Amino acid sequence: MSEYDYLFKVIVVGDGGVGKTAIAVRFAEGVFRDDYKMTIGVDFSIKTLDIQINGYGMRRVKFQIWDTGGQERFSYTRPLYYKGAVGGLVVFDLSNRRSFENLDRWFTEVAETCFSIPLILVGNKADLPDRVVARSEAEALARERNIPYYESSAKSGQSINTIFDKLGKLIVMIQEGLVIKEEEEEERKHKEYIEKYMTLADLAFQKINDANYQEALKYLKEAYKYAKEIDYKDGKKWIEEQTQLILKILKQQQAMGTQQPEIYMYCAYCNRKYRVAKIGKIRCPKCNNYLSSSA
Ligand SMILES: Nc1nc2c(ncn2[C@@H]2O[C@H](COP(=O)(O)OP(=O)(O)OP(=O)(O)O)[C@@H](O)[C@H]2O)c(=O)[nH]1
Ligand SMILES: [Mg+2]
Repeated sequence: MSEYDYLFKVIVVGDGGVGKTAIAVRFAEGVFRDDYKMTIGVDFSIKTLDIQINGYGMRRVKFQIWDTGGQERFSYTRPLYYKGAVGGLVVFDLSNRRSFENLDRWFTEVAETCFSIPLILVGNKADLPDRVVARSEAEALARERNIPYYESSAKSGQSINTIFDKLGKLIVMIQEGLVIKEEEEEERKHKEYIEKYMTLADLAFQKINDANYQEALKYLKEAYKYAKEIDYKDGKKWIEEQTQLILKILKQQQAMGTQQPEIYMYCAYCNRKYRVAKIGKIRCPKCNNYLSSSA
């Protein structure tokens, strides 16, 4: 049996001095060194990690970390080291504004060689008191690029293992097609919830037609849960309209102590009639078209 399930080449990029080597060494050897020894070309670290892939079991991942020199003078040769990488860390120094402002350059440099590999944005040196980049700024950038963001300290060890665990997860999920499976699962859930919504909305409407408003409210509330879960805006709007309408009817009924006159509206598409409180802009629960006041 192999000693690991995967061997992943990952790159660590970012301005000179942000702590790329310190992060790689902390992860691989569990130590931190204060002195700065600029990386010339590339340094290597190796470390194996057992990673739990949510719902899919454990994978033993061997990371081969290509920790590149961030200094400007290596910019011509650096992309040569990116070839074949399946993931990476883009690192800046929380106490160095310029290293944050330069991030776009790093994303571009990586993208030119590696097509769309999973990356993680890392704000390092979180242990220092004089940070000049706010968490919210970095989070906004990560959101824009749709990647995770972590704040780390190679000195204290903060988040170092978590970052590689996350990176490994992302790469495994891509390699095993689990990302696609998750998307399919989303799609399936969407379909299922739309169907549930439709059934409940229809039941609610039947109750409204029967003037059984309390029951109708119950179904509307249930239907709303599904519409909300998948952010089905039209569905939510329809339920809100119907609920308002029912509450109005109930209020009027209470005030008058009598039954409402029977007012109907019609859906020309579904050929159905619905009882309403008053003529207005009301949508059909079946096809979402506006109802008309005459058959
Ligand atoms: N306080 C603190 N210092 C750190 C941290 N990480 C790195 N350093 C220090 O920052 C300096 C630069 O760290 P390196 O890891 O060598 O930086 P690098 O990004 O590899 O730099 P290049 O190889 O030139 O691209 C060193 O003196 C480290 O000790 C950290 O998390 N906290
Ligand atoms: Mg280095």
